[in-house]
Amino acid sequence: HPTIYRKDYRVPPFIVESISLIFQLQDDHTDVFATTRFRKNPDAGEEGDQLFLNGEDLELLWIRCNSDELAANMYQVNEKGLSLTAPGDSFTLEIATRIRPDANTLLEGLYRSNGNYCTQCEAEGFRKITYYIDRPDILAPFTTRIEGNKSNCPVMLSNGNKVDEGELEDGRHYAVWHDPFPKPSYLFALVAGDLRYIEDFFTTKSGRNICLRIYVEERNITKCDHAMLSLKKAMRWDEEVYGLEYDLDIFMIVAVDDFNMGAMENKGLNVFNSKYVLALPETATDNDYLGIEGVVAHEYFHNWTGNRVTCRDWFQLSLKEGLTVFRDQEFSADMNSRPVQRIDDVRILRTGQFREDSGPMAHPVRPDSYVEINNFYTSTVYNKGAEVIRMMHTLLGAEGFRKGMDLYFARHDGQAVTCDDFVASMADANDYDLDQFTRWYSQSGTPVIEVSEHFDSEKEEYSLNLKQSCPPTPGQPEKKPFHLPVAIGLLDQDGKDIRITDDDTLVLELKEAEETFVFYGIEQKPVVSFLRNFSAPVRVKPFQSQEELAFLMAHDSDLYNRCEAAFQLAEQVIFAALEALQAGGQPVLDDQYLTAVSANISGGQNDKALLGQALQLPSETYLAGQMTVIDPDNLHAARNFVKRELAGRLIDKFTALYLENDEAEYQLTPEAMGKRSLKNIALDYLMAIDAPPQEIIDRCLAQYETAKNMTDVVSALQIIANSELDVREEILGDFYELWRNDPLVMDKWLIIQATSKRQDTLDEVKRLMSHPVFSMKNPNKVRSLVGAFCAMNHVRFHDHKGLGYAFLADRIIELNTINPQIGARMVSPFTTWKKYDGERQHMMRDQLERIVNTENLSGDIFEIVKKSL
Ligand code: BAL
Ligand code: ZN
Repeated sequence: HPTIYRKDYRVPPFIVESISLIFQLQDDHTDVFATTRFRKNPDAGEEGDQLFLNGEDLELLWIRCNSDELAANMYQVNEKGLSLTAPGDSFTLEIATRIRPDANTLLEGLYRSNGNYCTQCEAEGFRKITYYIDRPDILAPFTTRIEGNKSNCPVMLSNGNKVDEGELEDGRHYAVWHDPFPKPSYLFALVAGDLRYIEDFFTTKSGRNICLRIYVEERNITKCDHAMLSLKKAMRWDEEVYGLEYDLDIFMIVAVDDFNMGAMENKGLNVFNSKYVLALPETATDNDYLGIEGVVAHEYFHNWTGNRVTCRDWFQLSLKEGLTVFRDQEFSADMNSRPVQRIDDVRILRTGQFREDSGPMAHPVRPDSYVEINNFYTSTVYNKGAEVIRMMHTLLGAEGFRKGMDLYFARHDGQAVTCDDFVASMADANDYDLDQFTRWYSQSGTPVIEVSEHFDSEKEEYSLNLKQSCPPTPGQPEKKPFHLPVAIGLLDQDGKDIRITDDDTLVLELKEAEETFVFYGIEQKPVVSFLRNFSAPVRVKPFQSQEELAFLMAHDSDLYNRCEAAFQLAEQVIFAALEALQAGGQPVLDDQYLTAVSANISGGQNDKALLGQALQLPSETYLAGQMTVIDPDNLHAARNFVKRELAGRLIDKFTALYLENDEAEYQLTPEAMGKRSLKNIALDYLMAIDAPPQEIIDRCLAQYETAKNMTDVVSALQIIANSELDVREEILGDFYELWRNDPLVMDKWLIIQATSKRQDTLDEVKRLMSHPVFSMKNPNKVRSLVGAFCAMNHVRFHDHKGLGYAFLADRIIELNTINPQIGARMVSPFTTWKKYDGERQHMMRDQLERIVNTENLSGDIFEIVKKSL
């Protein structure tokens, strides 16, 4: 499994002028005829005349060059591709290959999902369709003709606009699509099958009428309205915020059940995991609705940030992903509650990306090397990449950022470029020095900021001393200082912002390893609201007292930081309980904490979703990431203790919260979603009480039975599944009977059981492996059962007997032959093995070794396991 290095990038020796494809879809195979016009690349210098075309798992039928069939001795084929000597500076190859979509369980290239054909070509799936220069800096216009049976493929789609269609013999027909925008092969898509669509229209700001269609299987046709609405909102938002208009005449989304990723931004023909399209109030939770809105927008936004301007090579993946995640986060913030959106985004970053940064897979936002590019669709590239974009936005301001975006498109529309090109556009448009800032792209690891404060009452001076450092990461023992925007506010004793600038918030630019910032005319010692809105992706060493955190929680004008203070306080309290338990003592709940939480509940917070967030305790997985030696059992007990104590001592408040926020009518507004979330958090606390009063149990059971929306139903079901209630089995069975034909609802059913904290969960998970709704071939099912248990059920996965470890290793080995890309994702819970006690380390290492010694181990799994060992 060779390593590929960024430094080895060379411009391609040949480029493609155009490609024309014919797909003949047959029952048990598909024949692909590709006619490609090649030309020597004038930018490549004297690179020789050898042409290499990527191609994997293909049956080559024949090959012609400038219309003449090539004899077998005129080209070489191996398992990676085909090479030949170019006959001149410009020539045409016609290549016929046979592929077997039915047997394709990798879900890369052309495959079938519930009988329908679909493709996934990013990053390197196109080479599983035909021989081609399968790299993102080869851009070409595509013409695609599809031929199939009218009976099982009434619908046949590809990128661009449909330019022809007609009848063929034997009940077959054809459709021809042409995409005039030159694109890399990873954006190619084909869909064919028995699908229905809903249709709508969008008039762009320049008055063009765009046809919008969402294609689904017939049984799902009533579940597409929210996705369509989200698409129209996203199209309008991109025009308003960035002046970006859609460019083709039609935009299509197709939902499929079997999909490795969330969705894919193929030009004009987005293919989606059905999880991010289908929703009805009775089948989808509020989080599902928000997820659909965000992902539909994300894929749509890629039309400019990714498709019109794409990546030169895969090391630049964050060029399109970091930027597009930032854009979708901002879109969702504008559509919903901005502080809640920020809290969610930061939670994802701190749970997933910080964990990645502290482990063996740590890599820069722009990696320097990889074995398997699929392993680099990571939280670092996506979420930290988005934070890097956000920091530029913070430093340059919204207007300056827009100027940079305009220059980026003016310079690079139609090109394949690098992260440096993006930063250069931002810098040049604003005449702003971002040289040091580019270290965010090259240095891995999470910087740490140490804060010390000094107040001189006589001089009326307040100073903040900031030190930054960054722990070593693989291949990077030493780091240079980052250019860090640190947003702060200073609160006076009444909790009001002291005006330290034109605004209440000031952005300090920390560039050195240590700097002191002094504020004059400060009469009393202020309370600092540090790193407002999480202005940089760093860890801040805790430096504030419980009193100060409680004060910020009650007063901070930065709503993000109010919640942040609540999290920090909760974290301190849980760790105090953990220490007591580890010392063999009885933890006690700090009264000050109780008072702060109680005050928070009664504080008249208008944003219910935000209050809900502030009340949620940090997850065990997140807390584990903060520990030097992780102790799963005591951590679980400590967190439970805090939850149980809070619930027991604030029972009246939680009961009132539940009742106040229990709305009879279902609405899908941000306010209504906020109320539902708060109500369900209150219920979760109430049911955490030791032997909850019957009245509370009855309320929970009644909610399960009578609720008409999935948010309320699964909230109750999750609590029930976690409990020892007699009715548990019956209710889980009832839910199954009701929803057994809805795969997405069955995913929830699996997750709820896999994340139950009951002792017997692993046995239950093993039983569910042979349940008819489960399949190792469906990524959503694997994620819902295996992924949920191993990555989200910290205490049970890390059970001291090590049975969870053996279970996961077995699944990874199984996935190695079915779908290694998903198999590699599953390795994640093992990667932090060095942070556990000796015995657990030993057991996890044994399993990693068992995996690495598996015969024919895929590059995907090999890379992560090898780097972990
Ligand atoms: N490009 C892969 C899926 C996504 O990030 O949109
Ligand atoms: Zn993306």
